[in-house]
Formats: sequence, C-alpha cells, structure tokens
Amino acid sequence: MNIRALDLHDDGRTPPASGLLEIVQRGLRAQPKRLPSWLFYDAQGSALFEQICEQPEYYLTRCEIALMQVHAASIADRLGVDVRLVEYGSGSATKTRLLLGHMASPVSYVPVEISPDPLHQSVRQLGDCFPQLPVQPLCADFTRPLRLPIPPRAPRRTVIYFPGSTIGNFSAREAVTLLRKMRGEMGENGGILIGVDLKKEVGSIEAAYNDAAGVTAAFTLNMLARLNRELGSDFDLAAFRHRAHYNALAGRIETSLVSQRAQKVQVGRAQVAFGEGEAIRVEISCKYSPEDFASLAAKAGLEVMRVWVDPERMFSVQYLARAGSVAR
Ligand code: AVJ
Repeated sequence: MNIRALDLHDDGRTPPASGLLEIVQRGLRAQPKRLPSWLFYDAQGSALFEQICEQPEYYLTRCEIALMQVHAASIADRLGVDVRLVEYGSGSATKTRLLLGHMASPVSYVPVEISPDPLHQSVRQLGDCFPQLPVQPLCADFTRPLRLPIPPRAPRRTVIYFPGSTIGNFSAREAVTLLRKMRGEMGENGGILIGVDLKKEVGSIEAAYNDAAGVTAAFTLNMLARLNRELGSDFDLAAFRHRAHYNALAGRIETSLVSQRAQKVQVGRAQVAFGEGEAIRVEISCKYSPEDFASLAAKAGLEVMRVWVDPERMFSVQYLARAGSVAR
C-alpha cells in the first residue's frame, strides 16, 4: 500500500517537483521536526506494513476484511449496477476482490497508485480473478487532481473506494480537502466508499500501534533506513526509538521517532542536530466516532448514506454521496 499525505500544511512536500532530499531536509529543519508518512512505503516498508496487518494487536485490517466478508453483498447493492470503481492507493486486493465479486456489471476498475510496482501487482491480481473486468490503472498521486481514463462504456455512477482508514493519516483540514477533491471527481451521481477506524477504548488503539513483536517499531524505523539507503544519510538506527501514543484530545495516534541521545546526523549537505529525547513526528492516525466523521464529511459537502460496523464497533465502512443529492 502506498500513501501520500496531502502536500498542504504540515506535510513537507510543497513544491510538487521537489526531490526526496529537499522534502526531508525541510521536514528536519521544521520545529518540531517532522517527516511525511508516505515515506514509510518503499518496498521494505510495504512488506513490513503487510506484516503489521497480521499482528494480533492490529485489528484494523482484520475488522475491515471481516466487515467486507459479511456485508459485501449489501455494500455492492448500495453502489448499484454499472459502477466505475476508482480505488485510491493500491489497497489490499482482498477487500477489493470481495467487493467486485458482488458488484453487478461493473464498468471498470481504476486503481490509482503512485508507484508502478504495486500498481502492476493489483492489475495482475484483479485481472486473474475477473478476466472480464476492464482494468484501467492510473499511475498518479491521489492527493492531486486526477485525470481518470475514459471508461469503456458510460457508467451509471463513479464510486471512489478508499479503504484501510488511510483517511486517518490526514489532519482534519487535509481530510476535508481530500474528500472535496473526491466529491468533484466522482461527479453528481457518484459516491465514496471509505474505511474509517473508530474511537474506542485507548488500550486497544495503543496496542495496535505498539505490537509486542515489534513489527510496527521496525516499520517506523525503516523510514530512517530508507533515507540512509536512498539519500546516503547516516541515521544510527540504534539511536532512535519508535513511540506511538494516543492523544485523546485530538483523537489520534501520534507516532514519532525519538532520539535516544544528543547526536548529529548528516543529510545531504545538511547536518541535523538532535537533542536527547527530541522527536521527529512521522505519522498521525485519526480515529473518528460516527458523528465525528459525519461532520467531517459535511464540511466537504458530503452526506453519510450508510455505515457498516462490526459487532464490537471497532471499524466502519461508510458510503458517502453529495449532500442533498437524490442518490438514486
Ligand atoms: C495504513 C494508514 C491505515 O494508520 O493504521 C499501521 C498505517 N501505521 N501501523 C494506520 C500504520 C502504523 C495505517 N494505515
């Protein structure tokens, strides 16, 4: 899975053409230091994320797949016939397969993914399962305006599928901006099918980001390993620790890499000084109550038409349409 934070506000990606080194140097010059969470997902980071999904503490993927298994038919029914399905991120083929397996005569499947490898993989996997389905891959950053490929026939509706609670990696402001962009792309009669992690007892949320096997810690530290690989920086991985803490006031997990001692790191031509205990913010994962998310959606001109929740109320899959539209 590949994620790019919006290049707004606190994400360090302002000029679209700026390279990795500039993004990283800018983030490490900021106060407090920060790095964008999409930097997690190089090949090794993506493999580590797959491993996170298998940890007993990481309930998100398990709950969402279970929800899809139970409700795929009713979800597909809500989306209707002759749908063009546009997926943001290469996503888990499992969830998409469950959905497409129940959809009536889908017009096409458009996976949107910034890195070519996972994009090709999703095309192959879906093609094997649904040989009749036109797949129109789009190699693009889904946080930017998309030019969707021309569909093979006229769809009744375009539905944007955004599973995994990836929306949680965006601040509320960024999330509204992204939802607004989706609202434009799906058109008048369109919809958004989105996975949203729910607020719950703090212990289980924190455990999901601090698994006992240490896979999440390895995933977080891989960001520095990646920078060493790609930029030749000299982060000492033993001198940084993963920290994930639930900020109850903000309703989100905040993940940082914490310097274990005062140290200097060479990043390109810049030398970056760290104090003992100084943190680099690398990710937020916002959790929403159904009411929270409905008001977020409303700010983007969207209305929650349906919510599917598991019996333990851990996770939700929600269907959104334009507010006030007669979603036929
Ligand atoms: C893929 C963004 C949903 O925020 O829960 C998992 C990424 N980070 N463990 C999340 C992640 C640490 C994940 N998302």
